[in-house]
Amino acid sequence: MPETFKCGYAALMGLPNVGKSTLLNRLVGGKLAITSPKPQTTRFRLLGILNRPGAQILFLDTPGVIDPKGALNEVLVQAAITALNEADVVVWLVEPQTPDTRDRVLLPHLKKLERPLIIAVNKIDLVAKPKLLPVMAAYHELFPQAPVVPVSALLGDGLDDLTAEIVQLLPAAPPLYPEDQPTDATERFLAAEFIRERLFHHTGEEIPYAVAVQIEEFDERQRPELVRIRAVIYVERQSQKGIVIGKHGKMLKIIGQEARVEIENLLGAKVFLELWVKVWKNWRKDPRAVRRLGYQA
Ligand SMILES: Nc1nc2c(ncn2[C@@H]2O[C@H](COP(=O)(O)OP(=O)(O)O)[C@@H](O)[C@H]2O)c(=O)[nH]1
Ligand SMILES: [Mg+2]
Repeated sequence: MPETFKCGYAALMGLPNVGKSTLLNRLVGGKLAITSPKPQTTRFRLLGILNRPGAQILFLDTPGVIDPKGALNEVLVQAAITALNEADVVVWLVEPQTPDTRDRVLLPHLKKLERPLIIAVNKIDLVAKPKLLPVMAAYHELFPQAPVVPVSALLGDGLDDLTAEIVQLLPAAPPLYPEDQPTDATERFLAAEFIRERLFHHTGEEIPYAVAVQIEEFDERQRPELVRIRAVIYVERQSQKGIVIGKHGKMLKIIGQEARVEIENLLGAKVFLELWVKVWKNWRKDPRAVRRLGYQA
């Protein structure tokens, strides 16, 4: 290993829905993080590993930082702040618009940051260039030391510039992970997340936020022919259970079919997926339930 090899953590921070998870997937070139047009999809800190000649970047996807309300949101925001403090470089991802009041939760943390900061203005595919320049100037004014990089996570624009900026700021260190490893998350964890993503896409109102997915069985004895997975979808109320199951079980069937295809791609094996829906009354308000369902700061 050359002595100049660089390796370190780059935390992706920002408001819900700015495209942090989309960016992580783009950068690692595969699906790890779940995404959706609905805010606060991400609940776990997720590591995505990108190898470059002479460098390994360990990207941390984080939940969006907003005013926390309820036990779950408090844990989510805390998880994001923890990632912020663990990172070697912080990438603040923003919409192509000037800072607004919603940034007041994250901004003080960024201001007192003792790590290098990069500001990535995402979704530039949505704005014309004359509109983008004043936006970039506003962020530059806010953090004069930080490079401001325009990107489109969706189209992959500007990502080489972004990774080059990050690599420059990483500490000299040998790689922490083998080159063929895209994440440190387990298949079991990712399977639960892929199910949760399908729930986010197919349900509305409060339901995406009221669900948690737990894998009860992950049976690999017949692998690579077959992996048997049994998962429980927790909801907070009986009425939500009915909606998730759907008329004659139709909704649950669609969610199961779509999630199974994604999990099969991930595992490179056929999957038998069994889904159950259970009520855990108001679990999001109960710190013990939040912890039991795997959410930790
Ligand atoms: N047009 C456009 N949409 C994007 C871009 N990046 C993300 N999105 C969309 O923004 C929404 C939220 O993305 P997601 O990655 O879940 O955001 P997160 O909450 O910050 O993780 C999704 O519908 C994405 O497809 C981008 O560069 N351009
Ligand atoms: Mg996300």
